[in-house]
Amino acid sequence: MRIGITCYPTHGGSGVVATELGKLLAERGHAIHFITYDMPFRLGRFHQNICYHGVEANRYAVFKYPPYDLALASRMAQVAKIYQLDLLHVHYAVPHAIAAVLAKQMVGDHLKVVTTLHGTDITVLGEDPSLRDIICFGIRNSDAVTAVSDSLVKQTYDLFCVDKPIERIYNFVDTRVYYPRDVSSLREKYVDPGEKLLLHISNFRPVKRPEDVIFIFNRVQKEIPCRLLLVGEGPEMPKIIEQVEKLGIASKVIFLGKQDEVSQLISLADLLLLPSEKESFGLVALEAMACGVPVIASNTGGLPEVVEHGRTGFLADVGAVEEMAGYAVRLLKDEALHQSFVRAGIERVRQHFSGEQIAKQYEDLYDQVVHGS
Ligand code: GMT
Repeated sequence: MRIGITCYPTHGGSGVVATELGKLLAERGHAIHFITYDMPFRLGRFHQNICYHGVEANRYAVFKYPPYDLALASRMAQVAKIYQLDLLHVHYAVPHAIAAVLAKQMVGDHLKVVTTLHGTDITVLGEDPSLRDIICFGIRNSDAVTAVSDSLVKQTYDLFCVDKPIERIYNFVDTRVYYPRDVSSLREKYVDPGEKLLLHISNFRPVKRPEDVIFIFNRVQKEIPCRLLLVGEGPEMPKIIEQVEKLGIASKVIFLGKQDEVSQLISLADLLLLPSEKESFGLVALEAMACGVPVIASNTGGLPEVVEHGRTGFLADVGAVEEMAGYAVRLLKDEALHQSFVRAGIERVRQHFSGEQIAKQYEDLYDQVVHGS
C-alpha cells in the first residue's frame, strides 16, 4: 500500500511509535511517506520505500500564528495526489486528524484516514474546551480510529460521545534493537561494583511525576548502595535538580539529558521507575521489559496492560511513593526474584508486543479501510 504517516517528529512516544511503525511497514514492502515539519528523529539512515516530505508554515507578517495546520493539510493533499496514497495514518489527534480529514476533502473520498490516539491528545487536550469539539470532529470523520490501550479506548468513549468503533492496537518494540545487551564495560562508568542502578526516562513534564522518582530513589539509597540515571529533559528539571541538591544525593544522581538512542542505556539498569500521573500505555516500560529491566510504575491508564504486577514489575497507586520504594528494595535485594522478573518481562514482550504482531494488526486494519475486506 501507499501510506502517508504524520506524527510529531520529536522525542515523544507517539512519534517513536509512528516512525518505528513506518520503518517496519516499509520493510514489509509498503511505500511510506512521512509528512511532518521535521525529519522524525528515529528515522536515521536511508530506508528503501521511505520518503520524507517537509511541511513549512507561512510566516507572513499578517499572521499572529503561522497557519501550520492548514499547511499540513495542504501538504498531505499534495503528497496524496502526487504519490496516489491509499491512506493517511495520523498519530495524535490534534492537529493531525483534523488536517487529514481536510486533506481527504481536498483529494476525494478514496483517500482514507486512520487516526491513532496516543494519550494526552485525549486525556489532557480532550478536556480543553478550545479543542474538545474539534478532536471529536477528527475522530468522527476518520475512517478508522485506534488507541494504544484498552484504558485509552475507554477514556475516549467516556469523554466523547463517539459511536464509532475504536480498535485497541498496542505499542510495540523492535526486539532487534531492544534486547538485553552485555553492557558491563559501560556500566563500570556509572556505578561502582556492588551498586545497583535505577533508571527514569521521560520528558520531565508534571504528568510524569519526576519528583516521585527522586523521593523513591532517596528511600532506596538509604537501604541499598545504588545510583539513579535520569534520561530526558523537560519543564520539571530545575525543580528536580534543586530537590536532588537539597537531599544531599547529587553524587548519586546522573543526569544524561536527551538521548536519541536509549536501548543500550536501558540495558545498564536494574530497575525502571515510572510513577506517572497518567500514562495511556508507557512505551518506555515496554522498552525496559524488552531489555530485561523490571518496572516499578503507577497503577494508572494503560500501565497495568503492559506491566504485570508481581511478575514483570510492581504497580502501586499514583503517588504511593513509600510502597514503590518498598517494592524497589524488595526486588533489588532478592536476586532470584529479580531474575524471574527479567525473564518474564522479555517473554511478555515477545508474546504480546512484538513489531511483527502489531504491524500485522495495522495492515489488517488498512486492508479493511481501503478494500473493505
Ligand atoms: O506525554 C508523553 O509521554 C508523550 C506522549 C506522546 O504522544 O508522544 O506519549 C503518549 O504516547 C505514547 C505512545 O503511544 C504512550 O506510550 C504514552 O503512554 C503516552 N503518554 C501519556 O499518556 C502521558
